[in-house]
Amino acid sequence: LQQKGCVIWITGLSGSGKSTLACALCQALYSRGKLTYILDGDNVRHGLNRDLTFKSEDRAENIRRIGEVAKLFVDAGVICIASVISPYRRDRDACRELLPEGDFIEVFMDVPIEICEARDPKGLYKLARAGKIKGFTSVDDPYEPPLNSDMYLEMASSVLGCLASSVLVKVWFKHLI
Ligand code: GGZ
Repeated sequence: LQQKGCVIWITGLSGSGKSTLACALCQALYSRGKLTYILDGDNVRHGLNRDLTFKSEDRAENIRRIGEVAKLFVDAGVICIASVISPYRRDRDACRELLPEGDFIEVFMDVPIEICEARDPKGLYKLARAGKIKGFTSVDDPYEPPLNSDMYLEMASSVLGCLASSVLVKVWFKHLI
């Protein structure tokens, strides 16, 4: 198997569809014979990063470790898909710096909080609004959107006005322009 590895880093809010996109991408690549591995924030936090909380220092450490593990996958020739909120620009940029130019592809799932909150697949926004989860991203904790991502996906609520159903309104890929 001859394959060059890279990192596809998907950032966005909880409920924005990062894990869904990661799975779809993984399947599409697998069916083309590509070796891929998904590092999903929620999963990694149950094992490798189970000692970390959601304080900013711990989120930074979460991202640092995921970036380092992703780099190991790239060394092994694997396409590593990281789906993590990664709310701080500095932490994402530090992961990009670990790799040669072009090997870190940042994908921004730009889905407004209203849509993520209407979807609320795990009921976490509800808990955050009720004050039962403190420091929830974009409720009472920051999210710094990428200023210059490699790929951009914008989602808006559908014209029917049903916020939970959203439509993809814009996609662009920097390197094609
Ligand atoms: C944000 C939280 C929080 C808080 C629990 N803030 O949508 P999910 O549920 O399945 O994925 C989210 C996951 C976020 O983990 P990450 O490792 O991606 O976050 S970060 O990059 O910021 O370190 C969410 C759940 O954990 N979750 N508490 N306070 N998301």
